[in-house]
Amino acid sequence: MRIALIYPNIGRRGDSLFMDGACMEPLGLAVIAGLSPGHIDIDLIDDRIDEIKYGEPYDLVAITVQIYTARRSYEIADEFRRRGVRVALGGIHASLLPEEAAEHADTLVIGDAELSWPFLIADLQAGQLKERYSCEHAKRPQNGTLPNRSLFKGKKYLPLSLVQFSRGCTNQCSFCASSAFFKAKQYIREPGEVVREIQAQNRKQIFFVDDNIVADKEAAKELFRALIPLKVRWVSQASMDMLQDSELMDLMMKSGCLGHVIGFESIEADGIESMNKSTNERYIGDRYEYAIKELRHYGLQTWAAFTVGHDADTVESIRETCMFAMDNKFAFAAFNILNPYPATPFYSQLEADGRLLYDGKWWLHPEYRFNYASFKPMNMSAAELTETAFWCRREFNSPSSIIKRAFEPQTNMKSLTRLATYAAYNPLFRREVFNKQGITFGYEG
Ligand code: B12
Ligand code: SF4
Repeated sequence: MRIALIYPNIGRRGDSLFMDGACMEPLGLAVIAGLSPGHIDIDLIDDRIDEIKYGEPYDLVAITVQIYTARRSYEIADEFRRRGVRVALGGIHASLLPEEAAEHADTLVIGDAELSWPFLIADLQAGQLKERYSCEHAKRPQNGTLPNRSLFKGKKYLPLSLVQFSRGCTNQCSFCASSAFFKAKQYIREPGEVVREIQAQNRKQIFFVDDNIVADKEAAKELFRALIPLKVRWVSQASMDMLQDSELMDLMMKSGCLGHVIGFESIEADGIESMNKSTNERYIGDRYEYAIKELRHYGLQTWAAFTVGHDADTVESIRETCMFAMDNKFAFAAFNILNPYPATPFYSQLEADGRLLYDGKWWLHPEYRFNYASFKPMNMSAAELTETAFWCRREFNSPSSIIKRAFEPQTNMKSLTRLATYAAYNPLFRREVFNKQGITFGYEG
C-alpha cells in the first residue's frame, strides 16, 4: 500500500511559481507517518519545495489543510481525484469548516489524527473507507508515538527540529483559530516522552510548536526541569503572563530558552480589551514597559507579534506600533492584519456587522491576496490597512532597523549565539516580507 502525505504551498507570485525559501519541517505529517503501520510505503511531498507527481499510483493521498493553503489544497485534491486517486483531507481548517473541505475529499478527518488515522488505514485496507472520521482531541498528543522524521531526509529544511509539548491554549483571544479548534483547552504530553523524542535526534536547536508553552505553568516547569540536562537551545510561543512566575522563568532560562513569539497584539488598552487578550491586561497600563524590562532581564530575544486593524486603530496608531517595536529593539516582529478566521468570535462579530469582504470567504476568493485586509476596518479603508501593515513590515525589517536593533546588550548582543541567530534570521525575514506580500492563493488563479 502506498500513501502520499502532502503539505501544500500557499500559492504563487505573479506568473512564476512561488517556492518558499526557508521552510520548516511539517511536523504534523511526520506524526501521521509515525501513527501508520510499518508496512505502508509513505512519500512526503512538500509542495513548497517538491514537485507533485500526479501520475504516481497512490492508494491514498492525505493533505493537511490550513486556511492559507486551503485553495491550493483543494486544487491538489481535485486533480488527484480526477485521476481516480482517493484523497483524505484533515488539519485545522478542514476540521473547522468540514462542509467546505468535504467537497474536495473522499474522506475527511476532523480533529487530531491520533484517534482516527489507524482506523482510517484499516478501513482503507478493508475497502471500507468512511466519508468522515471525527474524534475528540487526543488527551496525550502523539499517544506515545514518535514522529517519523526519516521522511525529512534529503529535503532542505531550516536546521531546527520542530517538537510539540502541548496543543491548544486555555485563553480565549477573540481572533485565535487555535483557541476555537481546541475549545480553549490544552492537551499536554509527558515531559519524559518529549525528552526521549529530542534524544532520538541529533539536533540541539528546538522549536516547540506549542500554541502557548506556558499556558499551564506547573506542567511547563516539569518540562523545563526535564530539559536542563539535554543542553539544548530552544524557542517557542508564550504569553507574557509567564513573567508573574519567577520560578518558571528561572527554569525556562536554565533549560536553554532563547526567546519566544509573544502576542503583544496592540499597544493600546482598548485594543487589548477588544481582542479579549487577558494575558496582556496587567502589562498594557505602562505600555509594556515593565514586561519588556523583565524580558530583557532574562535575556530573552523576543519575536513581538502585533495584530493590526482593530477598531480603535488608525493609520497613525499602526505606524506608532511599528516605531514602538523598533524603539524597543525586538529581535523580530510580525505585523499581522487582524484577519477573521472562521469559527472565531471575531469572525462572527464582523459577519454580524456586515464588515466581511471577499464574500466572507477570503481564503477561497480568487481576488484575495496574501497579507491583504479582508474586512472593513473602522478608521481607514481596507487598502490603507493593507498598505500600512506592509509599511510596518518594510520599516521594521529595513537594513537600518536591523543594524540599530542589533545593539541591544541584554538580548541580541548577549552572546555570540544570540547575535548569530539575530544576524541569520533578520535578513531571511526581510526577504519574506517582499516574497510573500500579495501572492495569489493556489496556482490556478
Ligand atoms: C508551527 C506553526 C507555524 C510554522 C510553520 C511550520 C511548518 N512546518 O512550516 C510557522 C511559524 C512558519 C508558521 C507560519 C504560519 N502560520 Co502557523 N502555526 C504553527 C502552529 C503553532 C503549530 C503547527 C504544528 O506543527 N502543529 C503540530 C502538529 C502535530 O499538529 P497539526 O499540524 O495540527 O496536525 C495534527 C492534526 O491537525 C491532524 N492533521 C493535520 N493535517 C492532517 C491531514 C490529514 C489527512 C489527517 C488525517 C490529519 C491531519 O493530525 C496531526 C496530529 O494529530 C499552529 C498552531 C496550531 N495549533 O495548529 C499555527 C497555525 C497553523 N498557523 C497559522 C497561521 C495563520 C500561519 C501564518 C499564515 C502566519 C502569518 N500570518 O504569516 C504562516 C503561514 C503558514 C503557511 N502554511 O505557510 C494558523 C492557521 C489558522 C487556520 N485556521 O488554518 C495557526 C492555527 C495558528 C493560530 N493560532 O491561528 N506557522
Ligand atoms: S494566548 Fe495565543 S494561543 Fe492562546 S488564545 Fe490567545 S492568541 Fe491563541
